Amino acid sequence: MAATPDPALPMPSDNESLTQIESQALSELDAVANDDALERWRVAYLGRRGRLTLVLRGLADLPIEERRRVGARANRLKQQLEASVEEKRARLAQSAGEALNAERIDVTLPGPPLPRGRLHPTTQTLRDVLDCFVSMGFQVVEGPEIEWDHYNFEALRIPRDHPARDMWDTLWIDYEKDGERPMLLRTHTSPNQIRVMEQTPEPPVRVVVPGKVYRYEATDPTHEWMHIQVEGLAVDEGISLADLKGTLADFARRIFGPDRKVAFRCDYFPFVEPGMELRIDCFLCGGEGCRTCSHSGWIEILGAGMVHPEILDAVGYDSERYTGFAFGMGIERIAMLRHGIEDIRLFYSNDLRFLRQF
Ligand code: FA5
Repeated sequence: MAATPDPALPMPSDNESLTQIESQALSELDAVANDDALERWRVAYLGRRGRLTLVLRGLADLPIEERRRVGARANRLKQQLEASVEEKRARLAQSAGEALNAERIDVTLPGPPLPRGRLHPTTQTLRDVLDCFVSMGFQVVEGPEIEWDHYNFEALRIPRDHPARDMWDTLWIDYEKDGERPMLLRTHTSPNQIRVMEQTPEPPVRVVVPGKVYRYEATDPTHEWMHIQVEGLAVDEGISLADLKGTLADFARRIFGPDRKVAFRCDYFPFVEPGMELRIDCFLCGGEGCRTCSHSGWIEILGAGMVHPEILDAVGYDSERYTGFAFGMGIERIAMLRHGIEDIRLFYSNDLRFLRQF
């Protein structure tokens, strides 16, 4: 006797319900994206209580004719769904493999090269110059780039109406006090002579002071509106012009080598007496005269002299007892001479093709 059909089961005799199961199963399978979802799908249709399994189980309750017809169709659908699961499983495995392959990192490949920085050529020369003076017993100190008129000019015996102020055309700070502009971008490192002596109650003094200086002037192959100077100052008992010349000649030999020609020539600076400049023969023309040396055959690298006694007295030193020398050099010019650079403006044009050579 045939059992009563379970009302929870789909009507196996209903072709519609098999068609529905087939179309739902296939469209859901299409959306399956991973192994877990595939397993859930398999259980839902082909598992022990899956939708198709229940149809197959219900076949026994059907009349023989119906059972044959529906059974044949349901079994075909079962085979079809089982084949689809396998196919889907294979496709998922394949795409997982491809994703893994795409992500694989070859740890044996060399990394991309890291760009390596280096010191600017003027910094390299500055450090060599400072090392040279440190080895002679000088101390390195620094001072402000924004300076008072007092230190930059007045205290160095360059009063307001003094023609020497023309030598240092000045960039003034936009700040007024008592109708005057007392601050400026320092035009040289010499104000630090005063600052250091004021802070050192009694000699000996032996310092070098590096730093940027600014001038309001047109540029040419040896002039920039900003350049780096190193100031030197030595004050003690018994210091003479011979000490100044000996120190600078030794410096020039160490920085330029023994073959460079060095010449001292008289020059005027209000804060030294006597004053002089140090020149090196032009690397480019060998002294013949060219554009870089302004056709003189020489390139001036520093001004120097014996500290004026009035300056020693003004900072409270006894000028009868103490004497001193001072110098101020341009670092770019020294770097030009060392490396054979024809135009100072190359240093600050930010052209990496130029800078990478050093
Ligand atoms: C001075 O600046 C004095 N303070 C030097 C000094 C110090 C004299 C102590 C006596 C005692 P001068 O203006 O000549 O002097 O500059 C000194 C050096 O800086 C020059 O020899 C030159 O090498 C460099 N220099 C001067 N002007 C420029 C410029 N516009 N561009 C690049 N370098 C410069």
